[in-house]
Amino acid sequence: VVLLTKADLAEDLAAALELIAGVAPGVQVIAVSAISGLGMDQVASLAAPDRTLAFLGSSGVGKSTLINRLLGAQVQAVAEVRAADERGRHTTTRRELIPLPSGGALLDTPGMRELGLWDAAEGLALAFPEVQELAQRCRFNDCTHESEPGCAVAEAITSGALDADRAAAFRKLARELAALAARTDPLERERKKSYDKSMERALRTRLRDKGR
Ligand SMILES: Nc1nc2c(ncn2[C@@H]2O[C@H](COP(=O)(O)OP(=O)(O)OP(=O)(O)O)[C@@H](O)[C@H]2O)c(=O)[nH]1
Ligand SMILES: [Mg+2]
Ligand SMILES: [Zn+2]
Repeated sequence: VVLLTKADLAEDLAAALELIAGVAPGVQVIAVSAISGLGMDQVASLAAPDRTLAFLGSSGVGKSTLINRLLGAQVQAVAEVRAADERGRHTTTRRELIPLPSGGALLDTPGMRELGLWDAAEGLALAFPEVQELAQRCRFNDCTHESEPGCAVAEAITSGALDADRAAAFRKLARELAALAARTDPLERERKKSYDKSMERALRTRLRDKGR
């Protein structure tokens, strides 16, 4: 779920919602304001006895304020963003699990500086169903849609059937996932090692043949 916080400050809320919906189709987007109360019911309705709602986002976006409002009490410390650059002050410094009186729990987290991917292959397919659909028609079933011939994704971009920004976002995430897999998956690491070795061998053979 994407929460657009501080909706009371938005000059054009409808445009902001439309922008997010465009880049995250199929994802629930809720505009909230801890000040006016807009969207608070919707956020509250996400809570359930068997659920933990984790709030993730940059420092100063209003995670702790939102949690206080959901609890109806000043449980979490909050602080003004810096006047100079409107950045947060990293007020929350550790993760904190807060039980809800109605059951379930809220997880407040420190503002993050950077967001990485983890085990998101399934999520990638869910977030980009149109790319997934096209990919089934690529010539190679392990097509990375970067520069392979017979790539249905590349063709769809050329014909205008697929939004180029969406395709670029997909590729970026896919590359990040592949790099992560190479770093963490022992099988993938082994595969890369043996690939590197065979390339080395091929290169050596070629150099030797040239020398003759
Ligand atoms: N206008 C407006 N300001 C808000 C809203 N929610 C939070 N703020 C303000 O934003 C500032 C930062 O809020 P915090 O709740 O401390 O932000 P945070 O995301 O918890 O920040 P970190 O703990 O540093 O990660 C405070 O001055 C809040 O009063 C809102 O809905 N509208
Ligand atoms: Mg906080
Ligand atoms: Zn392809």
